Amino acid sequence: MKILLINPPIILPRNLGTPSPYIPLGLAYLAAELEKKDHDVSIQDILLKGWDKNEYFEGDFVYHGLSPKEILEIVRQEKPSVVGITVPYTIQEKGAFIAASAVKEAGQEITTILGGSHPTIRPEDCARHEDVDLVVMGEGEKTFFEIIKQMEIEGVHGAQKINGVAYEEGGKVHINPPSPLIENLDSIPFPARHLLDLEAYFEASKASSGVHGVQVKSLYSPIITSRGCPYDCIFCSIDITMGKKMRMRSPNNVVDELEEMVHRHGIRTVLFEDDNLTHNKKRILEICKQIITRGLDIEWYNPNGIRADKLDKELLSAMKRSGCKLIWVAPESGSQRVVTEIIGKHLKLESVEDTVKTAKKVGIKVGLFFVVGLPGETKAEMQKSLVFAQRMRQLGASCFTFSVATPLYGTRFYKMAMEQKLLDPTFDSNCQSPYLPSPLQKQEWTADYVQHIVEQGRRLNHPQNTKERMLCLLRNPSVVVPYIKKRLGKKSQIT
Ligand code: B12
Ligand code: SF4
Repeated sequence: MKILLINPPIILPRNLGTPSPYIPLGLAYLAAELEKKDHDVSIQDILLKGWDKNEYFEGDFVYHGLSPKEILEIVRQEKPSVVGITVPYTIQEKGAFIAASAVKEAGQEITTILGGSHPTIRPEDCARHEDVDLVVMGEGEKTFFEIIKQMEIEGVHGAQKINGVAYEEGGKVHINPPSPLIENLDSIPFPARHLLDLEAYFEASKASSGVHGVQVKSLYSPIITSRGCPYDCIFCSIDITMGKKMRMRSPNNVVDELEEMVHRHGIRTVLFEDDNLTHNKKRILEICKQIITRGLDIEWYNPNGIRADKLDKELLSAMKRSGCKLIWVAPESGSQRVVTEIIGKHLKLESVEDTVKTAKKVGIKVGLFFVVGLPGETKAEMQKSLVFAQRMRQLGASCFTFSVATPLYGTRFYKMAMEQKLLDPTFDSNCQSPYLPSPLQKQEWTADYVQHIVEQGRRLNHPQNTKERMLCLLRNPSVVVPYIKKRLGKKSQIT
């Protein structure tokens, strides 16, 4: 059976700018499992192929990716029986529906299946769309393969019986019991990277603002070494897709994949995108050791953040020796009360300070994530985040991401906001982005105030623009003139 997997377009509010294309690792995992069972499978990244196209407008929204007509053409050429569409982000839902409709236009008989974090959290919303036949909830490797197997026997009706599937029939959405999580992650094949155009991702990263804040200098790819997270932060929903128990791949299995990435695909930059990469110190130490002993010449980053209390000098040194260039750490706030009582993250801010100092000594750069505009957070606490970030910069932190707290579907934050009627009535799937104004009401602050803090925070990425730097320059007239000349010669940067 011919199966086509699609990363759909994304439709973003005009003021969000052009998105950085990302490598859809989830699809590569599905493809690998299907190939193992001898299915004919391909991946089409509609977002990547038209990532810089933004001429197709819809009201205040901009469409990024190939147009519906181009999707239709691709489907006609590929002639699949089944099309699987990934929806990792709620904000990509609309794009996924457009892709599903284009598929159906190419052939009503083609089965369309949606999967990923968003369909897992909102199966009903996805199953109700007229051009979506099935929705897969949770991990897809086993469920998708079961679907294909059943379809070969009984068609779509057979597939409707499988656990982890949702579908609409006669106006009613049926949500089957969840399928069990994959216990042994070493048992699944490595993602089918040979089906991805790695050169094209690299080219797009050079032309855009990099990949997840990293300006990569060589072919790159993400890797995931574990799934699941035992914590319960107010703004996170990952437990619904990947579970609360951490399932970890063995160091051998991880470094075998890294070896394949380097030797087979020529990848030199690796993005570890785990939720909790360093949760088990012994495991990550062993991974670092094997990267070194197997002579893998890579540089690596963790754009998704690691916990500061899971890092120490021994580990950071090993990470550095194995090629780690920059770590992202997530204090989330400069107020311990916000971190502990509002976010529910059991993290001491002192551990962030220790990490910044130790990483500097060891020679790894540090980026910090902050979230502003949580329910019950005060203006003074937001200011504390700025002060804390400023202090971390003085200690050596070099990049800062300030996001607007957003009640994503499936999170405790969303539940609370709904129960307490805190949300702006216009808040919907199109608003599920931390780069949009805060949708929260009944707070001691306004959305504009949050935006102001976020902008101040983002300015820390450009220390040359800060008041402190300007005062320093004015106190040293001998450097002012060359400085101004240099600035005038430089193109302005977008934060
Ligand atoms: C890595 C990552 C990133 C990376 C890169 C993104 C990428 N996709 O490569 C970076 C750092 C850039 C990033 C950014 C953001 N992220 Co992010 N990210 C992740 C993370 C940690 C891993 C994604 C991943 O590769 N997983 C591994 C693969 C194997 O899993 P998977 O993609 O889910 O696929 C499996 C199943 O879902 C399923 N499946 C997937 N697709 C399909 C399709 C079919 C047909 C089928 C059958 C099954 C299926 O099968 C796959 C294999 O088991 C997830 C959390 C997580 N642990 O999954 C959050 C997550 C996807 N991110 C999230 C968010 C919110 C963001 C940001 C908005 C956050 C921010 N503050 O900036 C940004 C926005 C980015 C954007 N495009 O606009 C949310 C999305 C929630 C939502 N409802 O929208 C998640 C779920 C985390 C959370 N907070 O709950 N992210
Ligand atoms: S934000 Fe990170 S630490 Fe918190 S629950 Fe989600 S994945 Fe776990």
